[in-house]
Amino acid sequence: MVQLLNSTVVGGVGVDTGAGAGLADGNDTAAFVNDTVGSLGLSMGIGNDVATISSVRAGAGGIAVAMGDGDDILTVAASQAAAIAFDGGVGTNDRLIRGGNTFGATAIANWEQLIGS
Ligand SMILES: [Ca+2]
Ligand SMILES: [Ca+2]
Repeated sequence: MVQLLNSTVVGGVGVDTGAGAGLADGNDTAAFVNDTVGSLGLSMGIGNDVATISSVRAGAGGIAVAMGDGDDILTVAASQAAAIAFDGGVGTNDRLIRGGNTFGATAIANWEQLIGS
């Protein structure tokens, strides 16, 4: 479980819950709520992972999420970024739920279910 709540980070925030960080692959949960960051990069690795990004304001570096292998759920709400990339990765039931966001350049790939916009 990774959480970053009510935080301001001038630089970039990078989180890797997968093998890239030397961790065992598993079903991971990450939540970023009410944060202001220069950029946010999140990689969830293998497993059925769940990530939530809510009320996050990202600077010029934008937000990049790679959910990796497994059937994952990413929820993004009420957030702002100049650019975003949301990748569901491998899986047969990756779900992206969105609402109330303001994004510039948008890259959405590898989701079986898209809910909201
Ligand atoms: Ca994982
Ligand atoms: Ca996946």
